[in-house]
Amino acid sequence: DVDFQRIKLTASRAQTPLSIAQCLMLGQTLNTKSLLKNLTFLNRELPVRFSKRIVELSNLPSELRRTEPIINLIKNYTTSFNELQAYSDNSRLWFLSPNTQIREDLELDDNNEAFHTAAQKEYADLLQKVTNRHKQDVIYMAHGISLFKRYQNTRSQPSDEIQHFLNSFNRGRLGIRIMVGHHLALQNQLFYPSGELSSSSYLSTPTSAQSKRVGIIEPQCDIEALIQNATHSAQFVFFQHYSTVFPPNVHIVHAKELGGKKVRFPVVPALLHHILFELLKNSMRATAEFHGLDKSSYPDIEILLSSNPAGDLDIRIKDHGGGMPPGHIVKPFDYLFTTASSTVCIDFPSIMTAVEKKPQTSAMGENLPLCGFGFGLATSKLYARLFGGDLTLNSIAGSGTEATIQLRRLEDQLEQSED
Ligand code: W6P
Repeated sequence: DVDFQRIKLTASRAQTPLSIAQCLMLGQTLNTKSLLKNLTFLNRELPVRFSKRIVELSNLPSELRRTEPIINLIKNYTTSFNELQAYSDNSRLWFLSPNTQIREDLELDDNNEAFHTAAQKEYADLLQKVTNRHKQDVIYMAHGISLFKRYQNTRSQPSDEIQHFLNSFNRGRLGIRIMVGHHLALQNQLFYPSGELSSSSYLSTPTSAQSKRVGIIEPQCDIEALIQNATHSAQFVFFQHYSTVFPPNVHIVHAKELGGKKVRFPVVPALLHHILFELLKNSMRATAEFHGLDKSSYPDIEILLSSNPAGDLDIRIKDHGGGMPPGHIVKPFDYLFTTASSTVCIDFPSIMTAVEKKPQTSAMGENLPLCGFGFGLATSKLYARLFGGDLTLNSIAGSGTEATIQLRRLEDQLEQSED
């Protein structure tokens, strides 16, 4: 139909990759005009990105596409696309020239500043509404895939095609979340510079010092503090799950080249926190199960921070949890890796109980149960790779597992749109 033609046409336009360095520059001169520049960028970019997600969903095999959760996803993405497109159409009349540049004659004097501020507030409200609408995406997706698997009557992993779709869809969705979250956080900082709203703001992570944060980016994030924070979250979940067992401790070591100084690195704390939390949870669980739940203490999980001459940062997380058998080493990054009967079970509960449980909101603003989709490691790898980094696992069966998170230096943190 006509609507879908418009979506397909919009989806054929190229998307513009995000650069962390650019996101940071935007925040350095934060004012109504720079925010308007970002609004203009999003106003053109978001319809493109939403339409691409709709096309991806529409290309799924029909047995999956026709499941109720996927139908809901398509409906929600279409609603969001239409709303964003409508704002975009209107905004041309307000402050944009026909080619969506900020009008040359636009001067933010006292007369029209209030007007533009109102238009910006309206856009922020729209972005917030869209954000809320898509909080359940991951749950819908997991539910749809599980119905599809049941329909196929197979215990096997989803096909390569589905894995590829999930990577592409989730990567695209994450890119949207980052740019929308950054804009809302910047807008928040502009209107509430003292930060009274920042603790509840979108994509905020429970880190201590919010001092120099630019939108959702921490230009000089205290990596060790973030690790401590993720450690406490993982230990909390561990303790909740096993109730009588004390979780393993985490010991952080700095490589020589870091010179004993505090490690500060530009990151999106919410993303890195999610990755660390996921890995630590797995390591703690593996350690306790390997050594026995009756033990009063466990070998530490060791974290090594190191850097290379180019300025990239490596975070290695090594556990003594017995490792994974070689046959399993490629699977952890598959979606729905968790199998309830498996002895090498990466996450805690099974997917269906996870869907039925009341979800808890994560730092990424998603209504996720604490774990259990079997999406955790796949999602973590995606997060690590989004800005050019990576996440790899090395396991020695009978001994332990080492996870390596590689983070690229600031200049190389560019959004990756392919595997
Ligand atoms: C394990 C399995 C695993 C997955 C991810 C991270 C750490 C670990 N340790 O035994």
